Amino acid sequence: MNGAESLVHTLVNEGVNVCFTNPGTSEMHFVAALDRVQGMRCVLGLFEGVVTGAADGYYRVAGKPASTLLHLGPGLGNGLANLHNAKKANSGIVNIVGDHATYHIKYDAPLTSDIEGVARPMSHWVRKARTSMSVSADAAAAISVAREAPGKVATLILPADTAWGPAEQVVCAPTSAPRLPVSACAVTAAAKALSRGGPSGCLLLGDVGVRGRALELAGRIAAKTGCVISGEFNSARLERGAGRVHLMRVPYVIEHATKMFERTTQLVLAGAKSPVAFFAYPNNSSLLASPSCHVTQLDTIEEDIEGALEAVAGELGALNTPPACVAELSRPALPSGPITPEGVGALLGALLPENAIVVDESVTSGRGFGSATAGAPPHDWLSVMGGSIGFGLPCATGAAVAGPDRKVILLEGDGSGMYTVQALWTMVRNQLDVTILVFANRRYQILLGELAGVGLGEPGKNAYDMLTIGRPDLDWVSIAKGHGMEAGRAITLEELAREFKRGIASSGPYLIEVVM
Ligand SMILES: Cc1ncc(C[n+]2csc(CCOP(=O)(O)OP(=O)(O)O)c2C)c(N)n1
Repeated sequence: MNGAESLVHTLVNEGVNVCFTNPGTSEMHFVAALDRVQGMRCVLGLFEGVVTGAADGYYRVAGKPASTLLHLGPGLGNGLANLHNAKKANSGIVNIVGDHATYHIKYDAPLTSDIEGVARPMSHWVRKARTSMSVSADAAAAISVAREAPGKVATLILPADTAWGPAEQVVCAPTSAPRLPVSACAVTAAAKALSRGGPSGCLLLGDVGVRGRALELAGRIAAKTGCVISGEFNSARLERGAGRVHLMRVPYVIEHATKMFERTTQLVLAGAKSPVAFFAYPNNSSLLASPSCHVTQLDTIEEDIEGALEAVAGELGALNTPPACVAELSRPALPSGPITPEGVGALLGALLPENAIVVDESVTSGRGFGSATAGAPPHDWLSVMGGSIGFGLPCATGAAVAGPDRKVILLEGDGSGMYTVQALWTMVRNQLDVTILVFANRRYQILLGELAGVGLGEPGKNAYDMLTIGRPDLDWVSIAKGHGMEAGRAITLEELAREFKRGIASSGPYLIEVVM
């Protein structure tokens, strides 16, 4: 057994049995080990941003880490934007980054770089393997970190000689630390704040607080106290739809967000941070709650969010109160006519399949999709957590690998889609069940709004050219077909309904260019 084989054995034994890869020469022993050791599903991405974004999407659906294989500093560097998104989403990932053999570094060959320096800002944990004998223990430590709650990005650098040198043992990963219990005093403070606030109280939920039992408990607390319950602007995986407690979302537009908190005098944070504006704007505050609002931190993201909500509900006597804000099954009528964001929202509300995984990088086109789909059958909603675009296509790829029995619906801006368009090929090669709607408005629409938002008014010629992506218009049907994917175009809502049904009926990937 060599170091690379001991590494693959360690990963597979611990259930890290998917590897999103883009290898090079320094990773050849790892690649060969993937043939010699059984049990690893290998998924090739044609750009490292696809690899890291897929690992993020995988964790959000599977609830356990995947591994990645990346080629030295430049390969890792190409994957950093989506590792940033994964880190902000608390997605556990085990990155394996190849490096030159230890004795080769001093010659400064072309691919030599400070890999640890590249890795550190987007990783919670970085280690370079020292010898082939210790690679398995290093991998076990990385897995344990990645599995901690909330999930963490662990990066193990694997010099080529530690991959090809001898190894003797396969180490088990230490048990990851469980979530910390929340203090009784925080529970009492939160319960007091909410019982005092009535409708001017707000319980803001983040991380696992927007799922399962935690969500239901929030509904019970709302029913008992009359408080508002809300999710952060974005969630890594929000459970929603008919039969589930429906959360308001903090809006992106700062005026809307400050309006939402206008009347909040008691804000309780459960797995959430104090809400802040995405960006600073001249003459606007960074914080969204009013300065006089009293903020109580029930728990941090490392703590037992569900247990904390259970304790608050217990203290309020709300454990048996039927939850408030439960969404009823209600689908809008199928819309017709020209394509508008409202029409697309209604169409999604009308046709979204049960148990779908919706990956949302629709940017401005999707601002109304939340309310239009609130009464659709139960589904999960995955949003970008780090604000770095190019997340949607890779995340949908990883989500589909993790949930092969579920339909993935990707809502994608045309500008964002171009960052990691190579994911289309991975979806086809693996016949992933993803229906993609690309909103072809030929612009960076959000930035046109931002130009006005920072007080600069209408764009001149140079600014306009930097904020629009027409001339030439991207032909998404040809782009998809060039990656081997079936595709169609919709210029009316009737056509979109037909195309969407076609995507849903297919068991493989299908792309729809939605001309806006
Ligand atoms: C990595 C990265 N680069 C640039 C940006 C800045 N940015 C934010 S949104 C956006 C354009 C999004 O365009 P599109 O996906 O077409 O959505 P639209 O705004 O048209 O709705 C850009 C360039 C970013 N957030 N992340």
